[in-house]
Amino acid sequence: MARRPVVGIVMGSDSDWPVMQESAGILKAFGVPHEVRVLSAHRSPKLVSQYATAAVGRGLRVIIAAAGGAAHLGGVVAAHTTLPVIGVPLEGSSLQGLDALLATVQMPGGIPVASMAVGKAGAKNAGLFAVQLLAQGRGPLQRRLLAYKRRLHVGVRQKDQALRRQFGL
Ligand code: RP5
Repeated sequence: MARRPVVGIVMGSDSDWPVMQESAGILKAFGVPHEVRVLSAHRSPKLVSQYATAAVGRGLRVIIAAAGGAAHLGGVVAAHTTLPVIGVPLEGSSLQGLDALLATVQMPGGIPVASMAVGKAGAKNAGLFAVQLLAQGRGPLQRRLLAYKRRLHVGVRQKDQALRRQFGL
């Protein structure tokens, strides 16, 4: 039987999925059960409010909310839940995501949204941040995070050595 999702990835449109696959990929790699939904703060506001209001009762522990343009999804989700909400601003308008970044990050006091970087890096980090929120203390997730960081370290060392070898630096 599939394990109950503990992270919800919501995005304003199916056109956001190519970027938001980065969040899902991280959660999959860490073995974190998650679900993915298309919900729009502007086009389907009632669905957003219903989803966010029911989230705690359904067993979710973190929500990742991604949107482009006038990106109010993270804020509206956060308005309806006590769960931590991670916002991912996306490119996709003529302002290349600056609009989404400002809309996501400039939340009024009382309704926090943890805003990530614009685009794929932000989507990837949203997945990692969700894992970090779930991995408090010791346990398998904490060990996987340490191993992930070790791989980053090894990767940089290898690139450093390869570059210096190639160019005799
Ligand atoms: C936002 O508008 C979505 O999150 C998406 O980034 C953008 C464009 O949506 P579509 O017109 O592609 O559905 O709400």
